[in-house]
Amino acid sequence: MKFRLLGLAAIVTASTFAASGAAVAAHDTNPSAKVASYSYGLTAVQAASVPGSAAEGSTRITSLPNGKVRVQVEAWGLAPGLPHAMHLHGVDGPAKDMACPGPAADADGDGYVSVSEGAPFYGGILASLTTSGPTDAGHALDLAHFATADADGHLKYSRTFTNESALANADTVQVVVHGIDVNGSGTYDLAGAGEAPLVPGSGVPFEATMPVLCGGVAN
Ligand SMILES: [Cu+2]
Repeated sequence: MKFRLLGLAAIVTASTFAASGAAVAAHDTNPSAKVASYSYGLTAVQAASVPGSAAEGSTRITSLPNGKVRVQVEAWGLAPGLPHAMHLHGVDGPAKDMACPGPAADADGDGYVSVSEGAPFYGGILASLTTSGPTDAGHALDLAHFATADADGHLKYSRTFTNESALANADTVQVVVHGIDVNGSGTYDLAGAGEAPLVPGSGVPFEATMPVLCGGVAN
């Protein structure tokens, strides 16, 4: 496993160098540009007893030779008709193998794994997987710019974007999909599970921030 990870890191490093060289030369003259691609299954974060938490999916992260990153996500079983915040989570810097939280991550015992309870496993937000506009962490809950699940709870996302942190850490990130309609009201509301514990006083429903799916190099 360790050797495999080192190999992936080497591929990403080579790809990053190729991209830098192309930028300096103003055009890509490398006839064998490297592409590093990683695909993972997405598995449920919450306990099965949490209503609406039984989702599944897959993701693919590709570092492109032009210095961009493509992220593809497909998921089933999500809260239908609602936007789902999605991020690349990890630790920016030297490659660190993080992980996905499971039901046992519910440290305060309130029955839900919150964003902050998941953070020790999947790290902070390196990129917001928005459908358009900025991809920085500042847009982590910009629900108007996240993909919406269809009436059957199916979501398909693909975007190619420029994000240095995402590119540099493409081999170690976790993809996390958020948003569970706990009370089945058809919207994210405070009646479902109260306010998001991460941002007290904000009025942001906990439902909108709950991690529902996670997948990445560590699992
Ligand atoms: Cu997230």
